[in-house]
Amino acid sequence: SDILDQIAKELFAGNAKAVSELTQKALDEGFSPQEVLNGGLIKGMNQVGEKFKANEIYVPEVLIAARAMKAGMEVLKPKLAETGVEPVARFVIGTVKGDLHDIGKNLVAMMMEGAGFEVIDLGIDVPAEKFIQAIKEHQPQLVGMSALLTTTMIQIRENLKAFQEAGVRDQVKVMVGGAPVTQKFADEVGADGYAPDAASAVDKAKELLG
Ligand code: B1M
Repeated sequence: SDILDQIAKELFAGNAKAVSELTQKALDEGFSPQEVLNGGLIKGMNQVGEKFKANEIYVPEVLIAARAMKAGMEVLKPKLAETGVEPVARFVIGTVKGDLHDIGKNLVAMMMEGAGFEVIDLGIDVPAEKFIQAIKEHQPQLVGMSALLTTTMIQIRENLKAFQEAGVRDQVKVMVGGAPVTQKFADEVGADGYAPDAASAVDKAKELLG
């Protein structure tokens, strides 16, 4: 559609204000939050990723686009989270140590919130000790780890070891994800589940806890 294409285009150009306004407009026109997310925001971010990979744009442009993505997500957040039911379960999530990517992690957090989970978001660059502390403090049923770099995904393995050593591994189910993470990797490191995207993360979470 025109408006979703426009959202993608403005996101690519890094116009946070336009993205925010168009996101609201698309919702007002009757597009579902899911449609706006996939057909507008994520589509624009994928174009950013392609150009970044091809060295046609650089980190500053990507950061500006990421800020525009956040502006759009702020508008969507209440819609995605609009269920108002009792929390299904508690979910601790974070991006692993050394990794500063948070857009995908935030999306997973939002979708989980939307599905009725109570979400405790530890942010980015989260060391094992911080995950462990959060498990002890919040007693979540589920822990999620996000990694976007091939150099940081190995942290997932380290974290699982640390959970074991701290004696908290058996208290929680662990779900992992992020662009370089695969089902195969999740199996190898002994995570309980893997999800390729934010919507499947919700399904996987329910499956793991079901
Ligand atoms: Co970075 N970066 N980046 N970057 N960046 C990638 C990931 C990269 C693939 C780009 C490329 O070269 N093609 C590449 C990684 C290469 C690799 O390791 N294989 C890369 C690189 C190299 C880097 C730097 C090293 C660049 C540099 O400085 N030279 C640097 C590292 C910084 C660091 O982390 N220490 C860096 C920096 C950055 C920015 C800061 C500029 C910015 C991040 C801003 C931010 O997050 N606030 C950035 C961005 C935006 C990207 C790309 C363009 C987009 C990532 C994104 O947000 N995608 C990315 C290229 C790309 O992916 N196309 C790239 C949209 C998001 C919705 O998708 O995060 O995959 P994603 O999340 C999905 C799923 O993966 C899944 O659900 C989400 C929604 O569907 N998912 C989960 C994610 N977490 C999950 C957890 C789950 C379940 C599912 O369970 C818990």
